[in-house]
Amino acid sequence: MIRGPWLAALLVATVAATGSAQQHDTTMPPGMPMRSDTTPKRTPPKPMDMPGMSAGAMTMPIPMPKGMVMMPGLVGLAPPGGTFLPGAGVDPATVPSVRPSSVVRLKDGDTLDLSATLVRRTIAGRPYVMYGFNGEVPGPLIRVPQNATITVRFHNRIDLPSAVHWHGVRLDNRYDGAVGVTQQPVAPGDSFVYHVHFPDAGIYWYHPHVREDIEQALGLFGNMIVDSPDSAYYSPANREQVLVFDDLLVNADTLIPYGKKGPDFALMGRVGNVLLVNGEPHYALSAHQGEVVRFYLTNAASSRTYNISFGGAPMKVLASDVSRFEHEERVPSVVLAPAERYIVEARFDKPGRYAIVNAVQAINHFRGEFDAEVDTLGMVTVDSSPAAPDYAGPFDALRDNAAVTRDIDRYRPYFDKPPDKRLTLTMRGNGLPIATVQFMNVDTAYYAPVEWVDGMPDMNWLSTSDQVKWILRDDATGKEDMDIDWHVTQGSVVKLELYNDPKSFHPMQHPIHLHGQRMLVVSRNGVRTTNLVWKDTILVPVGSTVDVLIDASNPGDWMLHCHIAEHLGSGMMTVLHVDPAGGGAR
Ligand SMILES: [Cu+2]
Repeated sequence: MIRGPWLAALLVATVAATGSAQQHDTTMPPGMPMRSDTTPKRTPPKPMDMPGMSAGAMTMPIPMPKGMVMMPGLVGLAPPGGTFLPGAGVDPATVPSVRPSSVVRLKDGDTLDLSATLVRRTIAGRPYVMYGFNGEVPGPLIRVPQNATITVRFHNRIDLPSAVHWHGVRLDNRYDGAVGVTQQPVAPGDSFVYHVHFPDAGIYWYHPHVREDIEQALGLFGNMIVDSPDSAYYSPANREQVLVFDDLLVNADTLIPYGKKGPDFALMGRVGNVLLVNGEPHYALSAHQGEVVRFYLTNAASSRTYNISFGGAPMKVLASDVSRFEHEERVPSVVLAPAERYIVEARFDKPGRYAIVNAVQAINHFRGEFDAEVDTLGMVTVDSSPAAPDYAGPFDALRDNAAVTRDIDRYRPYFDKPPDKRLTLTMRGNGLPIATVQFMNVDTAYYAPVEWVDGMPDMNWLSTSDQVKWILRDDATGKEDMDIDWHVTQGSVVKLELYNDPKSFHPMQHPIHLHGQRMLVVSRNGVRTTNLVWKDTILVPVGSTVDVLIDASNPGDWMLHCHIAEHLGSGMMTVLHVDPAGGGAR
């Protein structure tokens, strides 16, 4: 049920909010600029073949939604703190051209050299110096058997300090790659050796844990697939595809620079206007009629939440971050917040073309309107030769994964325990432009459970991590973020309640990620989850309360943070200390 009703509610709730939002349009206080009629006439922006955005590089420093120009009070401003783009002083022609992701199959005891390097990518016909692992974007797909331990020798050959975090993997704490918590940053030119143990089957990913808003956004991400020894672990498929979603923000042919001192776009995170699958704008797959394709989906975007479907092809969801679901489920689409993974299967039963789309509700903060927005991310072309073998039967059957249910049964006695910790998700601004503050004070008269697109890129761009403090606040003590000193004992089952305050200065959804452990969403807004799955990243929509059980099995100091890169970079993190059972020193 996790994919069905509550996620459908995210879309329905936005539609339901439209009425009051439109009323809000007419109740704007005097003096608040309405973009469409108080701004001077300008040259119409040059239309771009980019989702929901138009860009006039000559008139605006960043792309704005179609028909909007910058708020007059913000024109001429730039985010304080300086700008950064990689490869300063390097001739792009001397940087190796990016290569597509390779598959690296490793077994227990194997070693991999993984280097973060400069790569040259071409976007809209213009070369950019960006980043890649081993010259690839996405980085190499590391495929290992469950319970393997591998050695990864990481070499930092980029122009920023870096490190590698093994997202979702319940490994030894000292190899978690959490800069500032488990290790020092790896300086340019230096190396670090990780020993990565994979106890759980599924799809995982790796990325730096320092300045994610730059390094991850510019290409430093890759997947791991951990294979169960059980050959029937998933229902059968004719082929497998790994899809990593991310986006890039460009204005005409210019990459918008990044904040040098800290992240810009600190309010909403950087929402790109070029949607990429596996680092490319045009994903294409060919298949035979009737084929079942298993897709391993990862959202590597800094801020964007996706709602993915496959051109009407029937789809079922098998698994998410750290396990399979208790029950396979038929779904019309799958929602992925940043860092979430889902494993789905789709069956293409007729010849033709199936568009892979991201279908969302866009919010226009100035007009107080919601619009349907559908972007095509790629295409599946199905020919008329029949699939062999034909898996129509197994695809139509929805399996129960009894092993998952049996594993979770041990935790059911804790589902109704009172929360051990209640965290409120909120924010504070300090030193933001006056026009932004004035607007925000009225804008929160309405909100969307999920902001699927950036309807206010000017205000967002001009907000930095110096001016915006994103907050996890411990309700019991009032302590915030890294001041929360949260200790639990290894082996305990901990209940965490997350509440996303809709009355904050800028309410927004937060994908909350816990390192090194696994979690269950036991209820949302008091409604019990009926089809459970182990997660490491949990989407908390605006105004909602999510009750989470943490299986605190893995000792060490583990980051708990929002996975929107700019929210993390604006302080939205704490540490869960899982103290070894018996109290012994580690
Ligand atoms: Cu956040």
